[in-house]
Amino acid sequence: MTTKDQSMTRAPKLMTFASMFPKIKASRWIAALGLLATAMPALAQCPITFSPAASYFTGNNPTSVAVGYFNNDEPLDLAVTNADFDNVSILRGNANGTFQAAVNNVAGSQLFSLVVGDFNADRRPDLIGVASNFTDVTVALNTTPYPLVVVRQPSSVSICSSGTAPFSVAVSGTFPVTNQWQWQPAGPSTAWAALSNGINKNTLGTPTFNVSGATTPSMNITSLSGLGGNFRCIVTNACGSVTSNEATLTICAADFNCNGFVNGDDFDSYIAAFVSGDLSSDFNRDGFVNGDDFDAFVPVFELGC
Ligand SMILES: [Ca+2]
Ligand SMILES: [Ca+2]
Ligand SMILES: [Ca+2]
Ligand SMILES: [Ca+2]
Repeated sequence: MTTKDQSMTRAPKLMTFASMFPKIKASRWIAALGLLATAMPALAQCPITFSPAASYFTGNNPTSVAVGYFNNDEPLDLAVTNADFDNVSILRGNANGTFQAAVNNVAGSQLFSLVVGDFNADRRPDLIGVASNFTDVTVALNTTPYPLVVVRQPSSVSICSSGTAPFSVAVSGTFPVTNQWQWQPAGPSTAWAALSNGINKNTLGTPTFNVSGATTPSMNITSLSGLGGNFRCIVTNACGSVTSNEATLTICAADFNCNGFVNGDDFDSYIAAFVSGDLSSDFNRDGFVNGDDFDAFVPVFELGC
């Protein structure tokens, strides 16, 4: 091998501050670095403290602990192997660093360690437990349902007196779910009442709404009293219930011909019905048509919607 070949295979030379400035003695480099360290402010030395320890019972001989979002909500939860009980305790985390009482959830013989991971790619953390007999592992897939979230709120609606108003709600989360629409009768009471399919009466026994879909995501409602109201839906799954926002039904009685707006045609239509004695002109809803209905209609028409 020639001298040239040897130089090509030689290891690259390590560059240091001393090699870059060979005329400066090592002792002066050390002194310079010392000055640099002196110039940097020292970090405060905070004391290491913990709150008083809290204990949670899991079972005899807990052998390992793992953390994960086991119930799909934000606080971290604990999984603890109970070697003597041949199971895993799950302790749901609270938002303040405490944990709920242990629930024994996963069976496994003589488990002594745990691994957490989403092994079936469904975004829920699963568990693998290792048994102390060194012959097998226990795989437990997380089947915890997802809590419900309202992703589409019901919208307020304005309809004419004979119109039908649709209300709907949509949720995300684990199905199956149940739906229950509620209404808030007008008046001093603010209590919410469940709606049922068919005719719903107010607290005085007066037929108020005709409803279909009272226990489905979409409800249709017709006013029988000429009055509107407030509505909301309670949706429930295995995790619990969510309540939608309130939506308001407004009745536009001045839109007598029910075409979506108010103009002179509505007045003409009312007069025609009134003159013919049609019960649709029974504006005060007392069961018959007379001058009182006309007197009731005129200010409502003038007010518009
Ligand atoms: Ca949790
Ligand atoms: Ca999973
Ligand atoms: Ca109209
Ligand atoms: Ca009347």
